[in-house]
Amino acid sequence: MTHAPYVLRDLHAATMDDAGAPYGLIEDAAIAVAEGKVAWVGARDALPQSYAQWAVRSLDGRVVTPGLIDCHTHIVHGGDRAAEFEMRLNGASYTEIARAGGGIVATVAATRAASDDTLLRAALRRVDALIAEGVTTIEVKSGYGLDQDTELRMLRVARRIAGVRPVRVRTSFLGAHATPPDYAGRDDAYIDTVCIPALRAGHAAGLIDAVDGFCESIAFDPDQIARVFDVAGSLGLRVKLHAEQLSNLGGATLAARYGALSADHVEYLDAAGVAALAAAGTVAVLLPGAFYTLRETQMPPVAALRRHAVPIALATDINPGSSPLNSLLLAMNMGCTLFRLTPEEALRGVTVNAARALGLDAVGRIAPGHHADLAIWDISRPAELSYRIGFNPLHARLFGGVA
Ligand code: DI6
Ligand code: FE
Repeated sequence: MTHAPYVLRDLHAATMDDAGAPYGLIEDAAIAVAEGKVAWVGARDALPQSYAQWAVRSLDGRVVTPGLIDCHTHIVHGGDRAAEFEMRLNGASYTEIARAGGGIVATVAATRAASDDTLLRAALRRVDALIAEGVTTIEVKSGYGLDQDTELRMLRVARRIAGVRPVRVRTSFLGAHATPPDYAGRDDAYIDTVCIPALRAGHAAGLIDAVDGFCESIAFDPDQIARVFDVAGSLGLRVKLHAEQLSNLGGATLAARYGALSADHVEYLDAAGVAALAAAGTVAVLLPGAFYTLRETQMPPVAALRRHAVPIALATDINPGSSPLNSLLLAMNMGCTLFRLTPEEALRGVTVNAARALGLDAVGRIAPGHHADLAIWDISRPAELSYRIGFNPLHARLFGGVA
């Protein structure tokens, strides 16, 4: 696709607009693109005369959606955890695996030992797989450094991704992911003398778009997360939180109190937490890859989230331990099959609601003024995107209007 203005026609546009038809679907539509943005979208026979002289490209009746958004990834990390996966399936307990140096600690050691280029090369293979599925925006967390130097290196590597691939990157500081071995038993000291100074340094370097944390019995309690969020607020940074993944410590309610962009996982979210998210306008990000990998049985309260109109997003949670899931299309299928989302909720969850979970308002829909980040699919209806398992129907991907 050239940079000159053009009109796409002979297509069905799933605009994800809230009003009107499911998916905001416009049958037999046209989309005018200029300077990387959507100039107009609507029924082909309503195309304004002012676009009549623009170059035209027919999409032969294909379905066009907004470029997909993966709003929760740990895509930058060193090494892998295939060995512990094998140990587990050969009957080893989590304790035996931890004693053998497995778990987050293993990834922290591998990440600290890896060069920036090694981290970038490994991340790009995972990014390319998402791009091949029509993903145009990804969120990338730190959280496997757990010392200032490595946390900032992870964020720099994340930023470099956007310099070498046609993709938008948003970074989240996740220093409050786990307590590193050198601070074993000293969680508060780690939060106060490593995590928070690293947050300040990362912000000063312009490396952080949002601040995240892991509120869980195996990670940090609400008071420790609150100390990190207080500093985030003082720096003008929005927050998000891994909350209620394995138990209920009231993480979602804490996140809502800070006006969080999102609360993520939320399998153990209770009625009070749902109400708090609804009141704060916080997005519930469901992560079926971790639910599936850990063989979790507690379902996130989807019906309650719907009743309270809490926006629901979906993401891969790509990470080497609990969610080595590198397909957003498969995450959509899992969201429907495991969590009973409708196909429209699943597509909304990786477009407009995922954008909201990242605090972005010019992606996630096909609308005038939005980036022309578009995915063109060889499908006859949007539901096919979450229906098929392990099949990628992408025909073409436009990033800022360019193929
Ligand atoms: N929740 C998780 O499931 C992962 N991190 C988090 O906050 C676990 C990450 C890992 O196992 O490496
Ligand atoms: Fe995560």
